[in-house]
Amino acid sequence: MDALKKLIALLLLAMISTTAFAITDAQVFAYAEANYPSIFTGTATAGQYQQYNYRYYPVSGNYLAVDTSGVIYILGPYTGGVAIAVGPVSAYAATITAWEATQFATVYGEPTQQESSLALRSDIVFYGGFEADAPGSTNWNKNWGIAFNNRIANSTIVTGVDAIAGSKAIRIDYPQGGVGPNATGMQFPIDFTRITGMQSGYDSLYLRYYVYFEPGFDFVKGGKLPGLMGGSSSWRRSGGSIPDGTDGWTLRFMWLTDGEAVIYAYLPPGQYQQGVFGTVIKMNTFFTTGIWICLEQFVKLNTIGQNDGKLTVWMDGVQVLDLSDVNYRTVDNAAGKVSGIYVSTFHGGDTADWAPSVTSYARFDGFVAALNRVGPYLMVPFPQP
Ligand SMILES: [Ca+2]
Repeated sequence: MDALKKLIALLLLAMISTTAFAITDAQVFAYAEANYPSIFTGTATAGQYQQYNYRYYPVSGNYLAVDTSGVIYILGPYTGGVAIAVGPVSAYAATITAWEATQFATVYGEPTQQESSLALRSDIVFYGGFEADAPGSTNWNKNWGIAFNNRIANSTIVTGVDAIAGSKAIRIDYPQGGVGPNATGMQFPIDFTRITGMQSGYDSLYLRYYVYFEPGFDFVKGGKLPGLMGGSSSWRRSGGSIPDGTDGWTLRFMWLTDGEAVIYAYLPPGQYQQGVFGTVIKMNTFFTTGIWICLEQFVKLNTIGQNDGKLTVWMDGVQVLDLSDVNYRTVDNAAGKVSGIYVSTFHGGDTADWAPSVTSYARFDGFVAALNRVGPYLMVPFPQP
């Protein structure tokens, strides 16, 4: 039995290590720019050419690319105008990881996040864990870039075993008979463009958070849950305001009847946006009450003019959706970038048949935005490779 347990633990560690330390193209570009600024100078233009995902540095005239097989190439004055393969990404993985460990990014939101497994990582850009304040106060959100809110004042900070990450979480009520964000739940955007010093938009980003539906939570017909959003006040892409490709998007989670878990998308008209309200994207899974549930989203923006954007979703660490044909935008502007988290949760719909029959409660904790996948909350740090 002990041998079996040990084997399972080793397999889990292997899975976690593989997931956490696979090197993305973005990490290759960041490493090269920081360590070889005379070759990869200044601001780059991003693009795709055939099998190459590349950055072009107009100041030095050089290209840096990673092809679909994971090989790094350089082309430009530095190579005498000839494309030269400098080796597979895997050969540089250890070097890049070691460099990253010395380059800790500033974590916005709550500067001191509460998860020891994240403290070793350099790629966390936002953390929100409700730890920064005394119970009963709403001071926790002062550095979260919040443009407006519905019902923050109706929430409470709970402590101890009622939290999952750290020692505090937020508890939200959904009063009996209430419908919509002014009567149930809570709603506010975490808008990166409003957080001083933070990069305002990303071409790709990972979100993770935890939700706990307290026992007795009445799902009724459905309600909203937080998800990633675009820039330029993208939270307005909700409530029947369909994006046009130039003005952002939202990708909230939603629960439906019996707690069915889905994505509720406001995207430009197309495959994943066909009505006058948001579009449900099914995931063939259900929320249950009485347990903390880990939700993760990954968004990678589409190339302009192509439906090749990515949306991947994990629930409790298991992939439940993986799309590679999403259209987030038709132009390259600030509205299209991944620029925040729309913390939006309420019963509705907007008619009385969406209202909970009993006052219901949910808790949230551990909001993380990161350049790489975050994964479920771990009580102990990752082993370092
Ligand atoms: Ca917390």
